[in-house]
Amino acid sequence: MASNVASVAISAPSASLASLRGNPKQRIGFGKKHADLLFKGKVFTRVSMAVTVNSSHFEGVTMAPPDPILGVSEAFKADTSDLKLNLGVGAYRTEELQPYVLNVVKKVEKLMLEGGENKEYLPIEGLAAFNKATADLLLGADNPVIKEGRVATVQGLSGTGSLRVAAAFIQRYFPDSKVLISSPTWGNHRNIFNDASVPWSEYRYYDPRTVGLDFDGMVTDIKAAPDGSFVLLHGCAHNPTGIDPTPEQWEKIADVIQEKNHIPFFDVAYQGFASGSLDEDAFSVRLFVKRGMELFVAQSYSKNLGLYAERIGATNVVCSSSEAAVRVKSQLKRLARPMYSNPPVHGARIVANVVGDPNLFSEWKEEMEIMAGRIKNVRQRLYENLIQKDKTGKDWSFILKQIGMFSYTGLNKAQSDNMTNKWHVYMTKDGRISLAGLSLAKCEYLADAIIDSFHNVS
Ligand code: PLA
Repeated sequence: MASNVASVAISAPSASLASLRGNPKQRIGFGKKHADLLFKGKVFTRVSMAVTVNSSHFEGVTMAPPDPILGVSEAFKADTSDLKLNLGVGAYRTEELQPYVLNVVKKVEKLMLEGGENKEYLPIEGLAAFNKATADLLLGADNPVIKEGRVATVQGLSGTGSLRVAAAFIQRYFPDSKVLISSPTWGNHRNIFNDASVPWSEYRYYDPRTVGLDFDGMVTDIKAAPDGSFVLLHGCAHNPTGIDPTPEQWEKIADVIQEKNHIPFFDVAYQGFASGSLDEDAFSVRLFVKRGMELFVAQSYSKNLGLYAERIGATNVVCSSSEAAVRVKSQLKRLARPMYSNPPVHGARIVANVVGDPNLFSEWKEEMEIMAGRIKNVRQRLYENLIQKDKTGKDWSFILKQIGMFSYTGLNKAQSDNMTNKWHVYMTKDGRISLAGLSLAKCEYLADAIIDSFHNVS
């Protein structure tokens, strides 16, 4: 704790000085004793004192609220019930509800350890082999923009860090532009743009009446935004709704964005994890690239390769010329250097080695399909349990239409609170559940909790 020290010189009877020591607000430090004075039979001690006032420099720092997503995991840990279920954060669990390290990751880590790789700093832009692999995975290795050197790729601190660097770039080079984000979106998007001082506004996305996409609202809002705005799009498996545009709708979204000279900014946090196929999940990004648009993409390997804590991802900027890409990359590096200097190496080597070896690469794809398949199975089972148990005839089919690791249940805050307080089901307050944290065995229990919360809590 910091202290304010005031030096004072006082004269007081020795006896009364002792009583000052007990004052909880003021700790009195006794300085040098200067002299003893004798006055009317009493001994007076002249001292100079350092008075330490017990106040903090941080009095003005208010308590931050718990994070709406990661805070759920903290609350889950504190619950002692055997029934508890963590469907908050999007983290893949096995059928036994245990964290999962992919076999292909374990294999490659063993090889890396045997190879005795060093711990030298990476360059600011990251590991070259990773940057190549990540752009190839995103766009397809034979994509003309790669061949023509039109993609500026910089390794980032997973999806979040990559979004943050791109946001800093927007703030620096497009200070008058705003970013359009979907309503709703992943909660951290707002924080990222706020902290980077990038203004944002929302475009309509979710229609609560249909529990589907408000396509007309989306297009209208994108059209209404000032020309040259950035439009943040979820490449696949929209978080939190699990609702993606159809290929035809993507075409129309691209039409409007091109018409308005907007700049698409894709957040690709679930490539391969939504459908089980890396190529299928990159459809939207590749469509926009094929139309010759310049765009941003933030990538993450947290989910598809299970590298959550390794913090591995990338910022990619597709430019209209190789010369622009070189300049953009130089500025991305310039932004990264004072933020975190250079990125961590371990996850980058894992990705580069897995993608660089045909056998390991196919093994990864198989495991990704298994993970995506397990999520699809619990989605199906949850739906079946809901329609079997809910006698009201409510249509729960929206659960099957959603894609990716989440289901947006339509439960409101009070109903979500009931899920947690009564049923020990931990989820975000917007009604999102992570199906990646659910097992087949727990689907029936979850269906009971959802039916009770939906029908008995308003
Ligand atoms: N973008 C979207 C759309 C995300 O959902 C997430 C993670 C990220 C980026 C960033 O992930 P990364 O930094 O680990 O790569 N969303 C999680 C976790 C899975 C979180 O909130 O941090 C979620 O539960 O929504």
